[in-house]
Amino acid sequence: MTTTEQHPPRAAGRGALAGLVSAALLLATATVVAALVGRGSDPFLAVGDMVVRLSPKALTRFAIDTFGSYDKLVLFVGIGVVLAVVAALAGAVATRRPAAGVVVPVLLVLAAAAAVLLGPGAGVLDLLPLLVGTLVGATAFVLLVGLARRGTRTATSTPDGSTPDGSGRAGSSPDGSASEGSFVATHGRPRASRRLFLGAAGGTAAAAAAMAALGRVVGTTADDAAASRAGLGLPPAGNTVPAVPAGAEVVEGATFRTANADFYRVDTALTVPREAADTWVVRVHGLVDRELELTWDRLTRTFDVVDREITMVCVSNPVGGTLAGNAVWRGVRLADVLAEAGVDPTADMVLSTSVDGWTASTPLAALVDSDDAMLAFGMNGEPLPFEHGFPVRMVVPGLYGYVSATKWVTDLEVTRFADDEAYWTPRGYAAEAPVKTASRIEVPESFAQLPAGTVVVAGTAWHPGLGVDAVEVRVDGGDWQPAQLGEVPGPTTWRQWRYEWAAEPGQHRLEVRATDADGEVQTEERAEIAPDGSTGWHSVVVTVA
Ligand SMILES: Nc1nc2c(c(=O)[nH]1)N[C@H]1C(S)=C(S)[C@@H](COP(=O)(O)O)O[C@H]1N2
Ligand SMILES: [Mo]
Repeated sequence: MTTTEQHPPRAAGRGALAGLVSAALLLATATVVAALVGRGSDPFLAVGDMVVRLSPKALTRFAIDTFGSYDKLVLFVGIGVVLAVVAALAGAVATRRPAAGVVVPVLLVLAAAAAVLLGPGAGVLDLLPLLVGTLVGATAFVLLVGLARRGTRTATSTPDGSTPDGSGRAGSSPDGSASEGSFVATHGRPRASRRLFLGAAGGTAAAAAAMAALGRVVGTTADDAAASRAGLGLPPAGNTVPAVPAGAEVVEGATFRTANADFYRVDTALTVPREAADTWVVRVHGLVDRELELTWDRLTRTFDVVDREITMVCVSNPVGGTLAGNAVWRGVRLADVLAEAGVDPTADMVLSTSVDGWTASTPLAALVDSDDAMLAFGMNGEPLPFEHGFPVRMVVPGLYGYVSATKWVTDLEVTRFADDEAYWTPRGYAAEAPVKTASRIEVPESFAQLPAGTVVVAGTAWHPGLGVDAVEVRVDGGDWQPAQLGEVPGPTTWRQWRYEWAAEPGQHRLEVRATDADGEVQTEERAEIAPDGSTGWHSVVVTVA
């Protein structure tokens, strides 16, 4: 029998490992149960959702501006890092003071429970994943911390009175607190106890990995939505949107229609809702004569199905930015749906809600007076991709997405701006937000080095309510020169433009501005994105040699 000096840091290190693998097991177990109970009950996702909802608007803005479409990934990695640090610290502390070690984890579990319960449409059953996960994770934690403490303490102080090598000495300290600070010598078999601890920790890690894998399998098998989307025939449209006009594409390398896979994505959903079309219902209610419950069949068979080519723009698009896309949408007119419901004359807004509880406020007039505003279910000839709102979303030309383009829409409430507000309204955005005229230079890129001679300057402009009637370019603050305009199928899309510039050596600044179909010239005045969209002329600086 040897007596070895062991130092607290070693116990703390084992405790930290115990905390990490137990937390992993907790989360993985919860994911498996959540795959069975329902996606909204995954505590990790629920906490993520809560963080998004509680974040000050400046932080959300910063996240979208800085990380773009990676904002959600960054959020999850961030939460993961925080959890890992807390779990490791909890484990390390617990090797000395078990009661103190579990304080923060217990608080976190309670916070997660609150986050789950406060999620959209949550019920008590949704606590099951967290509950089961916590039981499993806590059991692993208690056992592992026990083992971690053993290898570094005097034998008589082991919590359960036995030694890892099974020689069964009597313990004096059931909760370990009496022997705090007595990290002096271990009992006889430090190697064996270390091996036992590492084996147990490794086993726990393996169990967590197995659970995570199981969660994936269960999640995919339970994915009726993918089967639903794959098996869904799109009903034919009563009209045909003309092919992209031959003269529409005048910018090298830019397609007039955006492929679904390239279409920008902006939403607050941490996991993309995946629901089957055959169980989908859109409820129409509020200030109406008749409430409607629109199932997939009712939606696609009661109303005229139409195709519309519409450019959608995000309010978060900075001057010169790329948060805009153009697609052929298939669906039914919202005007028809609202006529069927019969709208009260005192109403002035439709509050649309998604399956995950996000809302948009759309002026009623933009829907009932429009031949283009739609409840869409097709995008460029396919059912909507899950990321873009499967099975049903709204699309309204001329209004920014956050006030009109509700994805995964389940509820349309006819109401008044005075009575209701949507998700972004209390977060510093305008309740009503028509798309502002914008134009951008796509070629040449900023800071390009170009040879002297003819240089093609080209890009895209939009006012997807009225359409664009003119685009002008100027060089170094000189006179505005008209650009050549690409053709458009109608007023609801963006428009490409191009200008041939006789470039002379030196550094030059190119600017662009557009004019809408009402003759209104795009303003030079710079405006921030909040509250209702950026303005200002886009410019690039190039060097001609
Ligand atoms: N359910 C839901 N729908 C939503 C959003 C959202 O956060 N949740 N974001 C809106 C915003 S801000 C925009 S710009 C458009 C973007 O649609 P896309 O992701 O299909 O391009 O969706 C709108 N619909
Ligand atoms: Mo947006």
